[in-house]
Amino acid sequence: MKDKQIERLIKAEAKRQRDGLELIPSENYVSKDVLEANGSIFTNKYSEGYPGRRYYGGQEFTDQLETLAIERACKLFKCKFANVQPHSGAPANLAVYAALMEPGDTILGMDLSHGGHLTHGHPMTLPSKIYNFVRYKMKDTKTGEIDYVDLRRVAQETKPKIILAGFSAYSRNLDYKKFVDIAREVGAITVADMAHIAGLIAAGALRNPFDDGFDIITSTTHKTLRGPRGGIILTRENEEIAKKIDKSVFPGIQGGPHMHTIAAKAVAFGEVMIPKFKKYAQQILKNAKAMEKVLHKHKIRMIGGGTDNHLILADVFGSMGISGKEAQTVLDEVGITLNMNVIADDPRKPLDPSGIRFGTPAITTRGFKEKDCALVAELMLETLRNKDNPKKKIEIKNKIKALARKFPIPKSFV
Ligand code: DSN
Repeated sequence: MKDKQIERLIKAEAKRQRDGLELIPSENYVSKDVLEANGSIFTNKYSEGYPGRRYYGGQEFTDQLETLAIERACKLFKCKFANVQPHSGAPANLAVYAALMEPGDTILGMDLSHGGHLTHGHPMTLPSKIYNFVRYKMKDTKTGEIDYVDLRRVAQETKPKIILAGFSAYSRNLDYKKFVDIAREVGAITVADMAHIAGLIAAGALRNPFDDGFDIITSTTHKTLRGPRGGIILTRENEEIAKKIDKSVFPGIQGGPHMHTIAAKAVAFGEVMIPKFKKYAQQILKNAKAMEKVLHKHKIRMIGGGTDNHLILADVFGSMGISGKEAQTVLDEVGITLNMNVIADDPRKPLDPSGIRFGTPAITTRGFKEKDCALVAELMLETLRNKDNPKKKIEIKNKIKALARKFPIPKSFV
């Protein structure tokens, strides 16, 4: 690379990714093929519109590419329609809201401190200024079960246009059927934001909301799907809804699609279809369970009592008297990357919350199995217990480095 300043930063980041343990549950390592497609000359092309209906010429190959990506997405998620153009998860969600609601309309989603995402109506986001977000919560943080009785009550009272299932910090399975039943009672459309677990759903490791009658799924493509940074919107079968969504993505909120990203999405979808990916998805779940077991053993409070998916949300302030922010910083020092996170009805502030959120997608890509993940969990807790002991922390840092070297990022991924 001629630009040495940028080259230096890329190399430094590559080293950081190699030498540390990535536990942020929304991150992963993409394959060389995904990277190659993402860095391809499709980045040079403008393709406003959709296959066969573009505004500019020269679309012979972009049309084939986008059609392939759409076909693969539909096959993976068992649906009739896919829009592969959203630049990421936030615009995908905004496009769905704009397609199906008028300003001022009501949307029912998960409470943000109970696991919902910023784009599900955080007061600082644009959608929250346009639409009226109302909330449901967990019934009990010990089990993580959603309060479906209250969800029905709020739905009947507020008559939302959309009922939104999905999360970015929730570790249990949702009862999609109950969402669909309630939505049908009140005439709402069901949308599942599956950004975190899309890869697990596509691989059959977790239940597909479409199997229970959900209308729409939105997702990012870079988490458990192990693709490039990007978004998708899937519609189970309703063509009218799919058309509205297409219009809402373009020209509604986006301009030209990023064809290089769409190329990389298509590659990632192809990789998910390979049987090896099924094993990968199952291993993510087993690895998260192995970490859960260690936390149980050490009596660390987990929101929802444990995990059914790839992530764990632990109340480190309640269990160890260490804030999420301090835990994140101390763990960073020894080479474990995860993120601080609010917990349900957190008594602390979002920028210094009670919890940490971590998960297994990235380390599972590196080949970690249950016993390795149990060791990582033990090292995490040992680090936190020794947060004021620099000598011990250096010792742990060396152990982490040795562990990371034992599991190099696979050759097809670097
Ligand atoms: N930042 C992503 C996450 O970590 O869940 C979602 O926006």
